[in-house]
Amino acid sequence: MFYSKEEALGQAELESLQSRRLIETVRRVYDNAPFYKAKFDEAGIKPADITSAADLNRLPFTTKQDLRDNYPYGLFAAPMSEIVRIHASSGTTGKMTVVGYTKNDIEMWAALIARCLVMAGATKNDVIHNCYGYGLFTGGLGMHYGTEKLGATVIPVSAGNSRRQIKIMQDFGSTILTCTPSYALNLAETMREMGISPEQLKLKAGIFGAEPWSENMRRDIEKMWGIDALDIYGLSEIMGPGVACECMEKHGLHVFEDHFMPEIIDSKTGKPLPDGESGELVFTTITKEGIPLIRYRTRDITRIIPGKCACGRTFRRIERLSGRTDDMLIIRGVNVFPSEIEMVLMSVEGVEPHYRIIVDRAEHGMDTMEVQVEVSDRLFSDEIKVLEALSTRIEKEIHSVLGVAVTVKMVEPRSIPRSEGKAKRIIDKRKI
Ligand code: DLL
Repeated sequence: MFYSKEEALGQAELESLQSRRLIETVRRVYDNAPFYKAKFDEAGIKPADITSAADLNRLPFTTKQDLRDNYPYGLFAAPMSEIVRIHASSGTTGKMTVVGYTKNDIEMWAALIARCLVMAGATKNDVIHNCYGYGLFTGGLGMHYGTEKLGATVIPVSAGNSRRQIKIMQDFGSTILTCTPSYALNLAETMREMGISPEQLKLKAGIFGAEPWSENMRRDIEKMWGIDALDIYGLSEIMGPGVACECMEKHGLHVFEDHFMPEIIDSKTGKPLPDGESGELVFTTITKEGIPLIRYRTRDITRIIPGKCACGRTFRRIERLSGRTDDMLIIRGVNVFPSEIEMVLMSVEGVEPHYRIIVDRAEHGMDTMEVQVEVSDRLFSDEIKVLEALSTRIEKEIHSVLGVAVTVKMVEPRSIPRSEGKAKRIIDKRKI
């Protein structure tokens, strides 16, 4: 069951829809956003030069810096009288990124979230337990309006107070959980502590995103809750959650290509890469009115999975997001993605999915990296020797995968701070 017929469009139909929408979008931004007029003029591009979807890569890129330089509303392509909502992402450095939505944008977003919910098996009869944060963050309100659009029931509980969350799940009969994967783990621990088992709840699926996670983490979450755990991707600049989502095949996230045209580029040269090759994900919005973005560089790294999905949806899939061009750590000259470390950790029996990476610079100028990871109660109560042997094994494994020496420290169960939203896993003391 699909939410909308577009999800099964044939290649030619999709391309003609994209062409029409791209032409309209280019015209809209050129006429209404002075930023784009200047950018296109500088690149020697006129709206009339763009005649089909195939012309996409003739257009210039847009970057996060462009949004910051034109803070807060400089890239809007609709007058404020048409903007009905503002969201913003705080970011760890610099100014907030501010986005605005028209009534049509909100409608479109709600319909895309409804698609995601249906992908997770939801119907009008479901009760969506929405713990994404409500506020300027797009997670809370994004999922909220999509649930109402589908006609399911939304519990707008937001994050925090984990014991109360579990009680509400139990009493209100929540069937689908929506939150970050790290909060899903955090809540599962609370459920255990309260002596409640998944069978006492009605939960059957979860839609988790807003931060990177791994296949092993999916397995843990599915086991702890007894549910299907699906990955949802999005970013506020492009819309919020629901730019791409997994179906029950759990093999890549379908990009909603009737609204967002994806490209994978080589982040150094800016050249588009063919399907299958890994690089930086770039999006062009083709239906948005408030703040349409042309070839926006997400800094997220993934690849397009070639071939068809068994679910019957024809939208291409991106692979689980493996990291960002900007959270790559450079340790003694070696490029390290935290997701690679997570992959090693999660493949070890007895290691819990709670970890953090502490990077520092020693007095003699060498970078050091310590990985702190929690182990199960059983392992922690074992002899020191057992723990030491395990640390050494993981250190070796990380060294062989990444080519960089790290120190692994096994820490007590529940000693690493838990998150309610996006987990903060990297502490880079070198910048301080
Ligand atoms: O995180 C939107 C969202 C809310 C997505 C709820 C999914 C669920 P921002 O705060 O603007 O928006 O952060 C966007 O988060 O560029 C990625 O680096 C990261 N991200 C989002 N989803 C995933 C995911 C929301 N499924 C940034 N896997 C993006 C890995 C993700 N990273």
